[in-house]
Amino acid sequence: MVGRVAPGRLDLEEVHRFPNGPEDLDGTLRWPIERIWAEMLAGLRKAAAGGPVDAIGIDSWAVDYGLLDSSGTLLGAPVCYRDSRTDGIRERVVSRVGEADLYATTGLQQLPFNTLYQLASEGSMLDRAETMLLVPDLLAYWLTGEVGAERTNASTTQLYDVRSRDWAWGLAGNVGVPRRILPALRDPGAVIGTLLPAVAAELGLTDATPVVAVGSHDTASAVVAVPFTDRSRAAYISSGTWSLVGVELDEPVLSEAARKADFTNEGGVDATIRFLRNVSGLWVLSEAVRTWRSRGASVELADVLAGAADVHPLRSVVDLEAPAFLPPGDMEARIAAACEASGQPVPRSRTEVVRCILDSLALAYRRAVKQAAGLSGRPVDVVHVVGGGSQNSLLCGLTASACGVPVLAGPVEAAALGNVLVQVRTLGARLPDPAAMRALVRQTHAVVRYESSAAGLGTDRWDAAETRIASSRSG
Ligand code: LFR
Repeated sequence: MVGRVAPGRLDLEEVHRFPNGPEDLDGTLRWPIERIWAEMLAGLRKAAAGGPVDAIGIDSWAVDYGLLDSSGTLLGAPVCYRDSRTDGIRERVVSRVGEADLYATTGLQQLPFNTLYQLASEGSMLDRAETMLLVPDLLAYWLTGEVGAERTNASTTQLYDVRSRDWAWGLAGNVGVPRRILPALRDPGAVIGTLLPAVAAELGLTDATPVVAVGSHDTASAVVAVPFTDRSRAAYISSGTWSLVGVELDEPVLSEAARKADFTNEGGVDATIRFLRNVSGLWVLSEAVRTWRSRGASVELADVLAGAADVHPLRSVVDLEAPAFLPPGDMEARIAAACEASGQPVPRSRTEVVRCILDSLALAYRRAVKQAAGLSGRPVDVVHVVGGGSQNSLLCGLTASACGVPVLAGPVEAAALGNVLVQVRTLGARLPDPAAMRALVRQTHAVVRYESSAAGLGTDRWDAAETRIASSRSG
């Protein structure tokens, strides 16, 4: 994405797009990092061909990392967080360090794939590792030769102390993560370095081009671009592969209630706290579509979504946060099993499956928005939906209905906007804080409003649906 920013102007131009997904290599789900790197360079080359490039910023999904040896060589392609290598590891680590202590230090949701648990599954590989770099930091290292750990992404590792804002050294020691592999932390907005001469030459850019640390966790960048008018009365849903549902705060909430509700306190740009719950997202839908296609069906997303709008609402709902929906695979079969187990009708057609996924997502959003409000003591008058899911009008309408407040949908490319906004501030733009950045997003990007009455479903219907899956919830 190329961003162009001036007073009253904030444009994005997509110059290159490529598919990305984990691949089964040697029986392990890994990210094709060499290809991601090559595609990233291809995109930068196109950007360079279109005019001067003042700076570069990288954001990606969280928690995954590459290990470098002492010569700076990558020890294997990064393993995807959906790989089964972490099965059972969380339980082992938690029994050693204690769940309450872990939360008091890191303030993080217990996801089985947090970096902490991935590292704990590495075994002797850690002896060979000199440095751990999260995915955006790894790509920035290849661009600049500089190592470091950008703070918003470091905060998702469950190895980061949310109050001292440093690595949780004691915890790392307890679980056998060597001190040397955790690199120096850097803040969003800092200049990581300039392009290595060879890379600059290959791209057709000057080697004075700075690479800026942005909110390198995609969700942190997306939250920067949520067009809040008053963030103290609003929740956000960053809706893509995952749905990140929460509020922005200045201080973490580390209460026992927050721990029990499994809420996370991730670090945001400008030392804000992203108090949110990581809810399953459109991954379940995209996996369902992928499976149908792999069996020869020609399925268009727009068609199944249009069909789903006509399906009887809330007929069957499932707990999309259940571990069964995490790994790749046949989502239709998993949904059928969950419906049978909870005594609900099994969706019989593709459109019924899609409707079940969207109703279930809206139900999960409702629960997370209510919890975010209750746990933080904040009223929620409006829910902002950003990211790819903001284009899904059926889901946005259901979300407004489920949450009982209006939904403001957009921008779609929130993460790219947040990334660019932090870069241009480093380059000298007068955007002193996220509020100023959001004012520019509001000025330049229209939102679509969905009323809570739009779907024609009353609170009682959502309550009843919640009851149907409550007994199947793990926590
Ligand atoms: C969203 C996201 C989530 C993170 C998940 C895995 O793209 O970054 O915030 O929990 O991916 O890294």
